[in-house]
This record gives sequence, C-alpha cells and structure tokens, in this order.
Amino acid sequence: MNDVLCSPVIATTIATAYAEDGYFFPYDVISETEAAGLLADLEAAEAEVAADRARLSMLRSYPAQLLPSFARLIRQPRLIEAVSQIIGPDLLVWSCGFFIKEPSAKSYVSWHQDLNYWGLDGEQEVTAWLALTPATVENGCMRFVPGSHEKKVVPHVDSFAQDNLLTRGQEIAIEVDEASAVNVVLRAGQASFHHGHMFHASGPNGTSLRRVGVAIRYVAPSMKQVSGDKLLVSHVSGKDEYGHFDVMPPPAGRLLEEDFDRARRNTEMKRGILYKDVKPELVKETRRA
Ligand SMILES: O=C(O)CCC(=O)C(=O)O
Repeated sequence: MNDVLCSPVIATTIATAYAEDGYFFPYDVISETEAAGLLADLEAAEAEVAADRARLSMLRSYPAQLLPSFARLIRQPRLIEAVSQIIGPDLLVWSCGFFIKEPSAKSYVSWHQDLNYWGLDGEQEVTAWLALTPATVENGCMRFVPGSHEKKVVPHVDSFAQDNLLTRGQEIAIEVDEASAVNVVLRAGQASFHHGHMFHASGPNGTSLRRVGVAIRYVAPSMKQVSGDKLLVSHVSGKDEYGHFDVMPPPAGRLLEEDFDRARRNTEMKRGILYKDVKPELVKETRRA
C-alpha cells in the first residue's frame, strides 16, 4: 500500500476546505491497481458466500471485520493522516460498509444527513468514501451541497422506497438547493471526505459496469452512543482514553467463523439503532446507512 503522507500544504487544504464546505475531494489514497486488488478480493468473497444471503449481507456491511485486506484499508496511513487533520489523531471506525450499484440498477440514495439516525451524541465523525471503481456522473456518484453541514441536523421523512439504498429511505424534509450541488467524481483509489451533517445524495447507475465504493465512518473516541447498544468498533489510530465503545481485534484470517459471529452481533445492534421505532415488516436485510 502507498504510505506517502500528506504534505503540510495538503493537510491545511483538507482542514480548511472541510471546515468551509463540509467535504474534501478528490484525495489519492491507493493506486488504481491496488483498488482493483481490493475489488477482486471483495468479489471473490462475494462468490464464496453467495449461497448464504445473511453472510453476503454481513460481508457487504462489515468487510473490515471479515477480510484482512479491508482491515488494512481502514488503517491505511493516507486515510488516517487526512482524517486526523479533521477530527484529530485518535480514531475509531464506527462502521465500514459498501455502497454497491449494480450495472443499470435503479438504486439511488435520497438527500440525507448521516448523523440523523446514528444515535451518536456529537459531530466528531467523518466519512471517508473510497472508490473501488470510478465514481462518475453516469454511474451515480455522490452529490454534496457545499456548506450544508452548517445547518446541523434538519428534519427527515422516511419513505422506505424500494430502490433507496438507505435504511429507512430517509429524505431531508426541507428544501435542498440541488442546483448548487457538486458531483463527487473520483477515480478508483481516490476518496472523498464528508461531514455527518452534509446534505448528500446519489442517482442510479446508468452504465453497464458496477459502481462500488466503501464508506468508512471514523469517529473520535470521545463520541458516545446515546441511543441503542454500543457497536463493536475498530481502534485504528492514537489512543482511546474514553472506553465508550467495545473495541474488536482485526480479523486473524479471511471469512472466519468467529468474525461472522461478531458481524452478526453488530448487525443486530446496528438494526436496533438504525431501525429505532420502525415496524418489523419494514426492516430490510441489506440496507446500510
Ligand atoms: O454511495 C453512495 O452513493 C452514497 C453514500 C452515502 O450516502 C454515504 O457514504 O454517506
């Protein structure tokens, strides 16, 4: 993996742009070849567990718990360096999961803010979204509304729409200035970073190739789970002097039974958080944010 760290100029640029706009991109993390290697590892694992829907869903929702290659990715020095500029050097990964849009799929993500339903008490959180395939306008890259993170959490409505990739099909209930939105175009191996209050969305994939990105949710250890159980998290940088979350070790191998057991526990706890107050018949197996 590429271990060239940020120059002081880039570090200042990330911190300044993020504070002003609520996001920063594009940021080179790994090479296209390395991104293709991670995608190949994911796709091999998908093929291995394809017959078991629950395992396939866990693989897509918890790759850093099940595949050593993704456990390394969430600790990648370029990612840690950039995220440290935003929320400091002590970092946990609260969750890490894929957003996959299959070829010509109608799947989309409605305008939303991440921290709306996560049950966390603060905003010391940043998402690094790393492209494993190119993210383009045609295949449904994310869109960000610059400066919208300053609005704090705004009201959302739940649509439970079939093709919406979000847990509850949640959607911002106030006007979104879509005309000012920027397209988050990335090459494979690049990342974007966004604030938990950023207004963001993405459209369907109109191409004949998969669009695959991995969303890594970094939090400062001072953050607390105030609704639901505290998830099992990964400690990826610096110290954790708070102990607010239970820390799990990285996987000792590929697709191990003990790691599926942990992923199962995390799935149950995360459902309790993301689907709080939702009728059981509306709970879907594969939604993730
Ligand atoms: O991958 C996408 O299109 C949406 C991702 C997203 O909403 C997120 O990472 O918070």
